[in-house]
Amino acid sequence: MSDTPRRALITGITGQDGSYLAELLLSKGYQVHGLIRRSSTFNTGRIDHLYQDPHDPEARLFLHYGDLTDASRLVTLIEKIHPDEVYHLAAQSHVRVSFDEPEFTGNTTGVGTTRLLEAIRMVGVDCRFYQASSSEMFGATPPPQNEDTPFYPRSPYGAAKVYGYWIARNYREGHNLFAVNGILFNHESPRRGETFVTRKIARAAARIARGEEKFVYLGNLDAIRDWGYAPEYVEGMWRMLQADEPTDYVLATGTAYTVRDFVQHCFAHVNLKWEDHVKFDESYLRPTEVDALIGDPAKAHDILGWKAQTMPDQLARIMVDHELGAMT
Ligand code: NAP
Ligand code: G4F
Repeated sequence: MSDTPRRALITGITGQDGSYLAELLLSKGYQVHGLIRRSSTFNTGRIDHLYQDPHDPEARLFLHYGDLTDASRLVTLIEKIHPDEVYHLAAQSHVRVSFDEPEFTGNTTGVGTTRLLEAIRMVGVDCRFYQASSSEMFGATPPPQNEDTPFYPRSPYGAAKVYGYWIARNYREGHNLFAVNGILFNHESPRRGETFVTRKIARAAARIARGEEKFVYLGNLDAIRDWGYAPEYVEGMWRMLQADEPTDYVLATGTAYTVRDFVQHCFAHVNLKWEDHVKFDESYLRPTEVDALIGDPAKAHDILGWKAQTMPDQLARIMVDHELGAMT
């Protein structure tokens, strides 16, 4: 048996999921390559703890500048890395922002997927491909949602992800690529971006408990989401690419929580009454809202043996505890 490590390319390695996936793949012995964007400030905070000197012959983590809007760069990178597995996580991933930047979101989150798939096809590399699809694609279709539920996206982001989903399937069916769509419901962690609602609430609860702020301003508290814990979801991504056949899977907890429930749990954890500290700001409302996402992960359980372990109440405590710890 060869001891050459398997090579994985992660787009979006600097994001929440990319950072957990890089940890997981390094722990499994992979050589991990990550696509990063040039920015005027450091953007590698979530993966700095994984840094390895690239001159070290033992190094297994390598970062490469690139962007989803730069097709020729994607071709040269695929040629250089020759990955066995590609995890395509990079995207403009914020739903509210996608209403402000619909064209940019379509270009990166949607067409960026085609650029990467074309790079793989043009170079002719034999690899497996994971597409970060989203429960946001279900949009207005009522729960529970599974792999057979029709899509009805309610945002430019959701529409771009539907395009990404179908283009990945097209490369599977048309070009025989081992391409899978992971249709992931919301998953969170202490590494979640600060402007997503769970992290925003957890931070606010901790800061208010410490007397550093008095109020947090939120939009729609009635929205229902199925919130899981991100490290468990990246394990599911990996399992999808180890399966015998390429197919699409929902990952979810199967539980329903409103934004209000999440607020209540976070504030109760620091012994505060949330009603005293939460105010409404209409600027956080969306032109069209996704009212309810509740996933049915039975297929992932049956075929991959994957099951979410952390439920939303426990997730709320993990996130608030992290914020309390981060400030001491
Ligand atoms: P995230 O934290 O927002 O990370 C997004 C990543 O994409 C970052 O590394 C970002 O780089 C990179 N990126 C953005 N635009 C890019 C571009 N033009 N070129 C190259 N890289 C670019 O997202 P996440 O929560 O980890 O989610 C990972 C993926 O899963 C995304 O595709 C998201 O849409 C999808 N998804 C997420 C969830 C969820 O609940 N978290 C659920 C379903 C699907 P910078 O660090 O430089 O900004
Ligand atoms: O945390 P959110 O911004 O996440 P959203 O829109 O569900 O999208 C996330 O999950 C998707 C999977 O379904 C991913 F594909 C996507 O990339 C992203 O990771 O908002 C959750 C809910 C919404 O209903 C929103 O209207 O919270 C509501 N909300 C209420 N107040 C707020 C706020 N959302 C944000 N971001 N900020 C608020 O102040």
